[in-house]
Amino acid sequence: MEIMQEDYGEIDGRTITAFTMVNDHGMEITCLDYGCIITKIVASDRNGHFENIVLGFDSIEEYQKYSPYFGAIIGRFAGRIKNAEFNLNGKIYQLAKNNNDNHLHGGLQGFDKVFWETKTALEADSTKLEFTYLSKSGEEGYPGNLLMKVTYTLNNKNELIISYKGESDESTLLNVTNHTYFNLSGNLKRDILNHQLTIKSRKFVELDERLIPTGKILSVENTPFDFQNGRKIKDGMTSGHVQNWIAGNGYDHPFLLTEQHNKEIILLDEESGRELIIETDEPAVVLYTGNQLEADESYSIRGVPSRNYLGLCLETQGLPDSIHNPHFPSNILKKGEVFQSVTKYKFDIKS
Ligand code: G6D
Repeated sequence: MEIMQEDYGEIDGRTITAFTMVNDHGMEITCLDYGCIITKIVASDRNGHFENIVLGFDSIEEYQKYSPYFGAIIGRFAGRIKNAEFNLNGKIYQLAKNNNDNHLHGGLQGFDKVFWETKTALEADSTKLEFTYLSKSGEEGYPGNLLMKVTYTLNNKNELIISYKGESDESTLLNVTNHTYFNLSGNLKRDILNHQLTIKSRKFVELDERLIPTGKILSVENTPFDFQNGRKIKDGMTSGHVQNWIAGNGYDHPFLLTEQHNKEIILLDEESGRELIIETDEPAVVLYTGNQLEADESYSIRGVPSRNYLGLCLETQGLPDSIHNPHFPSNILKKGEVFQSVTKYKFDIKS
């Protein structure tokens, strides 16, 4: 196991540090102390070719100019909050309207756009990066001084384990995730349309045209949202299902998981043999298939022109806009409570 660090760039005069963790099998993960952004994951294919399997940049300027949350930790609240306001214990809180009239991904300067204090640890079979951030009361409109801790662990089983811990001195909202876009083909040589995805989920959340939950939870039965037995992502592009259309000819939907920590999410790229197995104690996963990567102005990602479906996100989390849907699992973090969650990403090879 190794962990290396180097200057990556700077923002507002503060140097950004890039950390690279390497395990004994040659798997590498590079991330920044800015937004805990994962910029690169290098993993082998079935022929021993080590290639990058996530969307990321090599300069902070590109992240600032183009990145739709590539690789970042998202919070205080991942997903949307309708009308960018919520009532908690009788008080109305106003948030940034940074996505139409709604609030998205923690606002204008969410967890993805702040510096995190970092500690490293190196053990025989694992290496850890512990990120800490104190989100002050009123930051982005949220109540409570919230102390967040996020730990990235890479071990010799080719697993990346992300653990989250949050405590607040006032009741607040907390729904955190990691927004890495995966592309298992290697160095973005293909898009993700032929990736096969399996999700242990029988229900998904209906969205309106603004991608806000309507409150209805739909069955996946006989729809392109049924991933229980494995399905190619491309099915969602051409299905004609109104929810695929609403998402911009793809998926942008939360799925309620039927099981935890039992191979509940499996992404496979047959051609390379790369397989990603995700297990979590979160109640849901948002599948976003990069339907909006075709930016107004074109940009390239390490030399590959950005285009829709070049990467997909599997954001383990609570449900968006849960504060306005009491029948959804709650994301209220009460004063003095401790929020904890763990998501494990195992990078495997399908023979
Ligand atoms: C779009 O609706 C999608 C979100 O789910 C995604 O996280 C974001 O782009 C990057 O707003």
